[in-house]
Amino acid sequence: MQLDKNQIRLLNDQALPEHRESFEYLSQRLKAQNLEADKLIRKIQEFQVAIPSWALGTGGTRFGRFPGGGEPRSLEEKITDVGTLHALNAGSGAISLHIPWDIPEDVAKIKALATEHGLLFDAVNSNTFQDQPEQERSYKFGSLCHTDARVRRQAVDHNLEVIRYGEMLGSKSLTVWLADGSSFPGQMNFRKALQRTLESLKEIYAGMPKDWKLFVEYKPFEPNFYHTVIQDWGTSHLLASQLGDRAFTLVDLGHHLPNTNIEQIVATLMMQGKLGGFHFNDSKFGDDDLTVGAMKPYQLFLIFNELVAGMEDNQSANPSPAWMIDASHNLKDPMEDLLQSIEAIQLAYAQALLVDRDALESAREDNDPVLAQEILQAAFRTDARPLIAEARLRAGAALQPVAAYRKLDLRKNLVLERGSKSQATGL
Ligand code: LRH
Ligand code: MN
Repeated sequence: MQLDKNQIRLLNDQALPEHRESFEYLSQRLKAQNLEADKLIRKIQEFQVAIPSWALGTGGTRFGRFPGGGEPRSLEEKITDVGTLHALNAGSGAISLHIPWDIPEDVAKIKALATEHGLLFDAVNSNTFQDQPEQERSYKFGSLCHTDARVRRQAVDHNLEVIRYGEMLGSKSLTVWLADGSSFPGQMNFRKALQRTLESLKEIYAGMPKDWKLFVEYKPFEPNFYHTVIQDWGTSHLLASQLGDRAFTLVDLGHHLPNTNIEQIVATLMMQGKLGGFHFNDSKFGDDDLTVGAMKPYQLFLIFNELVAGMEDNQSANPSPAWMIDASHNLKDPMEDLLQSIEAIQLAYAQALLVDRDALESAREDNDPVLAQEILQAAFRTDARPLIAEARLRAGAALQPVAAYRKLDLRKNLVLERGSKSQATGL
Protein backbone atom coordinates (compact mmCIF):
# COMPACT_ATOMS: atom_id res chain seq x y z
CA MET A 1 0.00 0.00 0.00
CA GLN A 2 1.83 3.12 -1.29
CA LEU A 3 0.17 6.39 -0.29
CA ASP A 4 -0.86 8.55 -3.27
CA LYS A 5 0.43 12.13 -2.90
CA ASN A 6 -2.79 13.43 -4.53
CA GLN A 7 -4.85 12.00 -1.67
CA ILE A 8 -2.67 13.98 0.75
CA ARG A 9 -2.89 17.14 -1.38
CA LEU A 10 -6.69 16.94 -1.44
CA LEU A 11 -6.82 16.62 2.35
CA ASN A 12 -4.35 19.49 2.76
CA ASP A 13 -6.53 21.75 0.59
CA GLN A 14 -9.31 21.49 3.19
CA ALA A 15 -6.96 22.51 6.05
CA LEU A 16 -4.96 25.09 4.09
CA PRO A 17 -6.91 28.34 4.87
CA GLU A 18 -6.65 27.87 8.64
CA HIS A 19 -3.02 26.79 8.32
CA ARG A 20 -2.09 29.79 6.17
CA GLU A 21 -3.59 32.14 8.78
CA SER A 22 -1.80 30.61 11.80
CA PHE A 23 1.50 30.21 9.89
CA GLU A 24 1.38 33.85 8.72
CA TYR A 25 0.73 35.02 12.27
CA LEU A 26 3.62 32.94 13.66
CA SER A 27 6.01 34.05 10.88
CA GLN A 28 5.32 37.70 11.79
CA ARG A 29 5.97 37.03 15.46
CA LEU A 30 9.22 35.19 14.63
CA LYS A 31 10.35 38.03 12.30
CA ALA A 32 9.89 40.42 15.27
CA GLN A 33 12.40 38.21 17.11
CA ASN A 34 14.80 38.22 14.13
CA LEU A 35 13.99 34.59 13.46
CA GLU A 36 13.49 33.46 9.86
CA ALA A 37 10.69 30.92 9.44
CA ASP A 38 12.26 29.53 6.23
CA LYS A 39 15.57 28.83 7.99
CA LEU A 40 13.79 27.10 10.89
CA ILE A 41 11.70 25.05 8.45
CA ARG A 42 14.81 23.79 6.66
CA LYS A 43 16.29 22.66 10.00
CA ILE A 44 13.05 20.86 10.91
CA GLN A 45 12.96 19.13 7.50
CA GLU A 46 16.57 17.94 7.92
CA PHE A 47 15.69 16.46 11.32
CA GLN A 48 14.80 12.85 10.46
CA VAL A 49 13.83 10.39 13.21
CA ALA A 50 14.30 6.63 12.84
CA ILE A 51 11.32 4.37 13.47
CA PRO A 52 11.99 1.16 15.45
CA SER A 53 11.11 -1.94 13.45
CA TRP A 54 9.87 -3.50 16.69
CA ALA A 55 7.20 -0.89 17.29
CA LEU A 56 4.91 -1.32 14.26
CA GLY A 57 2.74 -3.92 15.98
CA THR A 58 0.80 -3.87 19.21
CA GLY A 59 2.91 -4.13 22.35
CA GLY A 60 1.78 -5.71 25.57
CA THR A 61 2.69 -6.53 29.11
CA ARG A 62 2.75 -9.81 31.05
CA PHE A 63 -0.81 -8.99 32.01
CA GLY A 64 -2.13 -8.84 28.48
CA ARG A 65 -1.88 -7.76 24.84
CA PHE A 66 -4.77 -6.32 22.79
CA PRO A 67 -3.82 -6.49 19.07
CA GLY A 68 -5.62 -4.09 16.69
CA GLY A 69 -5.21 -6.10 13.45
CA GLY A 70 -3.44 -5.30 10.18
CA GLU A 71 -0.02 -5.66 11.79
CA PRO A 72 3.00 -6.10 9.48
CA ARG A 73 3.81 -9.81 9.02
CA SER A 74 7.24 -9.33 7.51
CA LEU A 75 10.16 -6.90 7.28
CA GLU A 76 8.85 -5.86 3.87
CA GLU A 77 5.49 -4.85 5.39
CA LYS A 78 7.28 -3.04 8.24
CA ILE A 79 9.27 -0.99 5.73
CA THR A 80 6.05 -0.21 3.86
CA ASP A 81 4.45 1.01 7.11
CA VAL A 82 7.43 3.26 7.89
CA GLY A 83 7.12 4.48 4.30
CA THR A 84 3.49 5.39 5.02
CA LEU A 85 4.52 7.32 8.15
CA HIS A 86 7.20 9.15 6.14
CA ALA A 87 4.72 10.00 3.38
CA LEU A 88 2.40 11.48 6.01
CA ASN A 89 4.96 13.54 7.99
CA ALA A 90 8.20 13.68 5.94
CA GLY A 91 10.07 13.27 9.24
CA SER A 92 10.44 9.49 9.58
CA GLY A 93 13.09 8.91 6.91
CA ALA A 94 14.83 5.96 8.56
CA ILE A 95 14.19 2.56 10.18
CA SER A 96 16.17 0.91 12.97
CA LEU A 97 16.21 -2.90 12.78
CA HIS A 98 16.37 -5.39 15.63
CA ILE A 99 18.10 -8.73 14.94
CA PRO A 100 16.91 -11.52 14.92
CA TRP A 101 13.37 -10.07 14.96
CA ASP A 102 13.99 -8.49 11.52
CA ILE A 103 16.61 -10.50 9.62
CA PRO A 104 16.64 -9.29 5.97
CA GLU A 105 16.26 -12.56 4.03
CA ASP A 106 16.65 -10.86 0.62
CA VAL A 107 18.97 -7.86 1.25
CA ALA A 108 18.76 -6.44 -2.28
CA LYS A 109 14.95 -6.55 -2.22
CA ILE A 110 14.82 -4.94 1.24
CA LYS A 111 17.23 -2.15 0.22
CA ALA A 112 15.27 -1.47 -2.98
CA LEU A 113 11.99 -1.30 -1.03
CA ALA A 114 13.49 1.09 1.52
CA THR A 115 14.84 3.32 -1.25
CA GLU A 116 11.42 3.28 -2.93
CA HIS A 117 9.96 4.72 0.31
CA GLY A 118 12.81 7.22 0.79
CA LEU A 119 14.11 5.39 3.87
CA LEU A 120 17.64 4.86 5.24
CA PHE A 121 18.76 2.19 7.74
CA ASP A 122 19.76 3.73 11.08
CA ALA A 123 21.43 1.79 13.93
CA VAL A 124 20.97 -2.00 14.01
CA ASN A 125 20.19 -3.53 17.41
CA SER A 126 21.52 -6.82 18.77
CA ASN A 127 19.51 -9.07 21.07
CA THR A 128 21.22 -11.08 23.77
CA PHE A 129 18.29 -10.63 26.18
CA GLN A 130 16.24 -13.54 24.76
CA ASP A 131 17.11 -17.15 23.90
CA GLN A 132 16.38 -18.05 20.27
CA PRO A 133 14.98 -21.56 19.49
CA GLU A 134 18.19 -22.94 17.88
CA GLN A 135 20.54 -21.20 20.37
CA GLU A 136 23.17 -23.43 22.04
CA ARG A 137 23.73 -21.56 25.32
CA SER A 138 21.20 -19.55 27.39
CA TYR A 139 21.39 -15.87 28.29
CA LYS A 140 19.37 -16.50 31.47
CA PHE A 141 22.27 -15.34 33.62
CA GLY A 142 23.60 -12.74 31.22
CA SER A 143 25.42 -12.49 27.93
CA LEU A 144 28.55 -10.29 27.58
CA CYS A 145 29.01 -10.48 31.39
CA HIS A 146 28.33 -14.22 31.74
CA THR A 147 30.56 -16.31 34.00
CA ASP A 148 30.89 -18.87 31.17
CA ALA A 149 33.30 -17.70 28.45
CA ARG A 150 31.42 -19.83 25.88
CA VAL A 151 28.25 -17.81 26.51
CA ARG A 152 30.22 -14.54 26.16
CA ARG A 153 31.69 -15.91 22.91
CA GLN A 154 28.20 -16.69 21.61
CA ALA A 155 26.99 -13.18 22.47
CA VAL A 156 30.01 -11.47 20.88
CA ASP A 157 29.53 -13.56 17.71
CA HIS A 158 25.85 -12.54 17.59
CA ASN A 159 26.82 -8.85 17.72
CA LEU A 160 29.40 -9.36 14.96
CA GLU A 161 26.70 -11.07 12.86
CA VAL A 162 24.34 -8.11 13.47
CA ILE A 163 27.09 -5.76 12.24
CA ARG A 164 27.38 -7.85 9.05
CA TYR A 165 23.63 -7.49 8.40
CA GLY A 166 23.90 -3.75 9.04
CA GLU A 167 26.81 -3.42 6.65
CA MET A 168 24.80 -5.12 3.88
CA LEU A 169 21.93 -2.67 4.45
CA GLY A 170 24.07 0.47 4.63
CA SER A 171 23.64 1.06 8.38
CA LYS A 172 26.57 2.77 10.14
CA SER A 173 26.03 1.97 13.80
CA LEU A 174 25.26 -0.79 16.31
CA THR A 175 23.20 -0.29 19.47
CA VAL A 176 23.99 -2.66 22.33
CA TRP A 177 21.49 -2.82 25.17
CA LEU A 178 22.17 -5.55 27.75
CA ALA A 179 19.59 -6.96 30.17
CA ASP A 180 22.64 -8.37 32.00
CA GLY A 181 22.48 -8.06 35.79
CA SER A 182 21.11 -9.81 38.88
CA SER A 183 17.89 -9.91 40.85
CA PHE A 184 19.24 -10.89 44.26
CA PRO A 185 21.96 -9.45 46.52
CA GLY A 186 25.06 -11.59 46.37
CA GLN A 187 24.01 -13.26 43.10
CA MET A 188 26.70 -11.61 40.92
CA ASN A 189 30.22 -10.18 41.35
CA PHE A 190 29.71 -6.57 40.21
CA ARG A 191 33.35 -6.02 39.23
CA LYS A 192 33.84 -9.28 37.37
CA ALA A 193 30.56 -8.72 35.48
CA LEU A 194 31.59 -5.20 34.43
CA GLN A 195 35.13 -6.29 33.49
CA ARG A 196 33.82 -9.21 31.38
CA THR A 197 31.34 -6.85 29.70
CA LEU A 198 34.15 -4.42 28.85
CA GLU A 199 36.33 -7.20 27.43
CA SER A 200 33.41 -8.51 25.34
CA LEU A 201 32.53 -5.02 24.07
CA LYS A 202 36.18 -4.53 23.05
CA GLU A 203 35.86 -7.54 20.72
CA ILE A 204 32.64 -6.16 19.25
CA TYR A 205 34.20 -2.69 18.82
CA ALA A 206 37.20 -4.27 17.05
CA GLY A 207 34.79 -6.13 14.74
CA MET A 208 33.10 -2.93 13.55
CA PRO A 209 34.03 -1.33 10.18
CA LYS A 210 36.23 1.75 10.70
CA ASP A 211 33.40 4.17 9.84
CA TRP A 212 30.89 2.63 12.26
CA LYS A 213 29.78 3.81 15.71
CA LEU A 214 28.91 1.72 18.76
CA PHE A 215 26.06 2.98 20.97
CA VAL A 216 26.07 1.69 24.57
CA GLU A 217 22.53 1.92 25.97
CA TYR A 218 22.08 2.00 29.77
CA LYS A 219 19.06 1.09 31.92
CA PRO A 220 18.67 1.04 35.74
CA PHE A 221 16.44 -2.04 36.04
CA GLU A 222 14.20 -4.62 34.22
CA PRO A 223 14.38 -7.44 33.49
CA ASN A 224 16.79 -7.70 36.43
CA PHE A 225 15.64 -6.11 39.67
CA TYR A 226 18.70 -5.89 41.97
CA HIS A 227 21.46 -4.64 39.65
CA THR A 228 22.02 -4.02 35.94
CA VAL A 229 25.62 -4.15 34.70
CA ILE A 230 25.20 -1.01 32.52
CA GLN A 231 22.77 0.77 34.85
CA ASP A 232 23.35 4.49 34.21
CA TRP A 233 24.95 7.08 31.96
CA GLY A 234 28.14 7.05 34.05
CA THR A 235 28.72 3.34 33.51
CA SER A 236 27.91 3.63 29.81
CA HIS A 237 30.25 6.64 29.50
CA LEU A 238 32.98 4.76 31.35
CA LEU A 239 32.72 1.86 28.90
CA ALA A 240 32.45 4.09 25.81
CA SER A 241 35.53 6.05 26.92
CA GLN A 242 37.56 2.87 27.39
CA LEU A 243 36.39 1.38 24.07
CA GLY A 244 37.48 4.22 21.80
CA ASP A 245 36.55 7.31 19.76
CA ARG A 246 33.72 5.56 17.92
CA ALA A 247 31.89 4.38 21.04
CA PHE A 248 29.16 6.58 22.51
CA THR A 249 26.38 6.61 25.09
CA LEU A 250 22.77 6.15 23.96
CA VAL A 251 20.10 7.87 26.06
CA ASP A 252 16.74 6.07 26.21
CA LEU A 253 14.43 8.61 27.93
CA GLY A 254 12.63 5.79 29.78
CA HIS A 255 15.80 4.42 31.33
CA HIS A 256 16.08 6.82 34.27
CA LEU A 257 15.01 6.60 37.90
CA PRO A 258 12.19 9.02 38.83
CA ASN A 259 13.08 12.75 38.77
CA THR A 260 16.46 12.20 37.12
CA ASN A 261 17.63 15.41 35.40
CA ILE A 262 18.02 13.95 31.90
CA GLU A 263 18.78 17.31 30.25
CA GLN A 264 21.81 17.63 32.55
CA ILE A 265 22.99 14.15 31.44
CA VAL A 266 22.56 15.22 27.80
CA ALA A 267 24.54 18.44 28.36
CA THR A 268 27.33 16.53 30.13
CA LEU A 269 27.60 13.82 27.46
CA MET A 270 27.66 16.43 24.66
CA MET A 271 30.35 18.35 26.55
CA GLN A 272 32.39 15.12 26.58
CA GLY A 273 31.67 14.49 22.88
CA LYS A 274 30.14 11.14 23.87
CA LEU A 275 26.42 11.59 23.13
CA GLY A 276 25.70 8.96 20.46
CA GLY A 277 21.94 9.12 20.19
CA PHE A 278 18.48 8.82 21.63
CA HIS A 279 15.62 6.42 22.08
CA PHE A 280 12.75 8.85 22.40
CA ASN A 281 9.62 7.86 24.36
CA ASP A 282 7.87 9.02 27.53
CA SER A 283 7.08 7.52 30.90
CA LYS A 284 5.51 8.22 34.31
CA PHE A 285 6.88 5.37 36.38
CA GLY A 286 9.34 2.93 34.71
CA ASP A 287 10.40 2.06 31.17
CA ASP A 288 6.79 2.66 30.05
CA ASP A 289 7.73 3.29 26.38
CA LEU A 290 4.78 5.67 25.91
CA THR A 291 4.15 8.26 23.19
CA VAL A 292 6.88 10.92 23.15
CA GLY A 293 5.68 14.09 24.88
CA ALA A 294 2.57 12.41 26.30
CA MET A 295 3.64 12.82 29.96
CA LYS A 296 6.53 15.31 30.17
CA PRO A 297 6.58 17.68 27.15
CA TYR A 298 8.46 20.35 29.16
CA GLN A 299 11.26 17.87 29.99
CA LEU A 300 11.48 16.98 26.29
CA PHE A 301 11.78 20.71 25.47
CA LEU A 302 14.52 21.14 28.12
CA ILE A 303 16.41 18.19 26.61
CA PHE A 304 16.20 19.76 23.13
CA ASN A 305 17.24 23.08 24.62
CA GLU A 306 20.52 21.41 25.72
CA LEU A 307 20.82 19.61 22.36
CA VAL A 308 20.46 22.84 20.36
CA ALA A 309 22.89 24.63 22.69
CA GLY A 310 25.34 21.72 22.33
CA MET A 311 24.97 21.58 18.54
CA GLU A 312 25.34 25.38 18.12
CA ASP A 313 28.40 25.59 20.37
CA ASN A 314 29.96 22.20 19.61
CA GLN A 315 33.40 22.70 21.16
CA SER A 316 33.52 19.00 21.97
CA ALA A 317 32.89 18.06 18.32
CA ASN A 318 30.09 15.74 19.44
CA PRO A 319 28.90 13.98 16.26
CA SER A 320 25.29 14.60 15.19
CA PRO A 321 23.34 12.26 17.48
CA ALA A 322 21.20 9.42 16.12
CA TRP A 323 17.53 10.31 16.53
CA MET A 324 15.43 7.18 17.11
CA ILE A 325 12.13 6.32 18.75
CA ASP A 326 11.82 3.32 21.07
CA ALA A 327 8.21 2.79 22.04
CA SER A 328 5.65 0.07 22.61
CA HIS A 329 1.97 0.54 21.91
CA ASN A 330 -0.38 -1.22 24.33
CA LEU A 331 -3.49 0.90 23.69
CA LYS A 332 -3.00 3.18 20.65
CA ASP A 333 -2.83 2.28 16.97
CA PRO A 334 0.96 1.89 16.47
CA MET A 335 0.94 4.15 13.39
CA GLU A 336 -1.01 6.95 15.13
CA ASP A 337 1.22 6.63 18.21
CA LEU A 338 4.36 7.00 16.09
CA LEU A 339 2.88 9.97 14.17
CA GLN A 340 2.16 11.70 17.50
CA SER A 341 5.68 10.93 18.73
CA ILE A 342 7.32 12.45 15.65
CA GLU A 343 5.10 15.54 16.01
CA ALA A 344 6.14 15.93 19.68
CA ILE A 345 9.85 15.56 18.83
CA GLN A 346 9.68 18.08 15.96
CA LEU A 347 7.71 20.48 18.19
CA ALA A 348 10.24 20.30 21.05
CA TYR A 349 13.10 20.83 18.57
CA ALA A 350 11.31 23.79 16.92
CA GLN A 351 10.61 25.44 20.28
CA ALA A 352 14.24 24.92 21.37
CA LEU A 353 15.32 26.72 18.17
CA LEU A 354 13.24 29.72 19.31
CA VAL A 355 15.15 30.21 22.57
CA ASP A 356 16.99 33.58 22.67
CA ARG A 357 20.33 32.00 23.67
CA ASP A 358 22.30 35.22 24.11
CA ALA A 359 19.65 36.69 26.41
CA LEU A 360 19.44 33.41 28.32
CA GLU A 361 23.22 33.29 28.77
CA SER A 362 23.42 36.84 30.11
CA ALA A 363 20.54 36.21 32.50
CA ARG A 364 22.46 33.15 33.75
CA GLU A 365 25.73 35.09 34.07
CA ASP A 366 23.74 37.72 36.05
CA ASN A 367 22.29 34.95 38.28
CA ASP A 368 18.81 36.11 37.33
CA PRO A 369 16.67 32.93 37.54
CA VAL A 370 13.43 34.87 36.98
CA LEU A 371 14.57 36.31 33.65
CA ALA A 372 16.14 33.00 32.62
CA GLN A 373 12.80 31.23 33.15
CA GLU A 374 10.91 33.97 31.31
CA ILE A 375 13.21 33.57 28.29
CA LEU A 376 13.06 29.77 28.30
CA GLN A 377 9.29 29.53 28.76
CA ALA A 378 8.61 32.20 26.16
CA ALA A 379 9.96 29.67 23.64
CA PHE A 380 8.22 26.67 25.24
CA ARG A 381 4.90 28.51 25.30
CA THR A 382 5.17 29.49 21.62
CA ASP A 383 2.77 27.37 19.56
CA ALA A 384 5.24 26.24 16.91
CA ARG A 385 2.84 23.73 15.36
CA PRO A 386 2.23 25.90 12.23
CA LEU A 387 6.00 25.82 11.63
CA ILE A 388 6.27 22.01 11.58
CA ALA A 389 2.99 21.77 9.61
CA GLU A 390 4.47 24.13 7.00
CA ALA A 391 7.63 21.99 6.94
CA ARG A 392 5.46 18.98 6.11
CA LEU A 393 3.39 20.89 3.54
CA ARG A 394 6.50 22.06 1.67
CA ALA A 395 7.77 18.45 1.67
CA GLY A 396 4.52 17.20 0.11
CA ALA A 397 3.36 15.54 3.33
CA ALA A 398 0.15 15.98 5.33
CA LEU A 399 -0.68 19.15 7.22
CA GLN A 400 -2.41 16.93 9.82
CA PRO A 401 -0.87 13.42 9.70
CA VAL A 402 -3.12 11.68 12.26
CA ALA A 403 -6.29 13.19 10.74
CA ALA A 404 -5.10 12.12 7.27
CA TYR A 405 -4.31 8.60 8.51
CA ARG A 406 -7.89 8.35 9.80
CA LYS A 407 -9.64 10.04 6.86
CA LEU A 408 -7.81 7.70 4.45
CA ASP A 409 -8.94 4.66 6.52
CA LEU A 410 -5.37 3.35 6.47
CA ARG A 411 -5.83 0.96 9.42
CA LYS A 412 -9.02 -0.48 7.89
CA ASN A 413 -7.13 -1.05 4.61
CA LEU A 414 -4.29 -2.77 6.47
CA VAL A 415 -6.73 -5.08 8.26
CA LEU A 416 -8.40 -5.90 4.92
CA GLU A 417 -4.97 -6.62 3.39
CA ARG A 418 -3.32 -8.43 6.33
CA GLY A 419 -6.22 -9.71 8.41
CA SER A 420 -7.27 -8.91 11.97
CA LYS A 421 -5.00 -11.49 13.54
CA SER A 422 -1.67 -10.66 11.85
CA GLN A 423 1.11 -10.24 14.43
CA ALA A 424 4.37 -8.32 14.04
CA THR A 425 7.68 -9.55 15.47
CA GLY A 426 9.05 -7.36 18.28
CA LEU A 427 8.12 -6.45 21.82
C1 LRH B 1 15.37 -1.99 26.40
C2 LRH B 1 15.19 -1.26 25.09
C3 LRH B 1 16.30 -1.47 24.10
C4 LRH B 1 15.72 -2.34 23.02
C5 LRH B 1 14.47 -2.82 23.58
C6 LRH B 1 13.46 -3.11 22.54
O1 LRH B 1 14.39 -1.61 27.31
O2 LRH B 1 14.98 0.08 25.34
O3 LRH B 1 16.60 -0.29 23.41
O4 LRH B 1 16.55 -3.27 22.54
O5 LRH B 1 14.04 -1.79 24.46
MN1 MN C 1 15.75 1.62 24.06
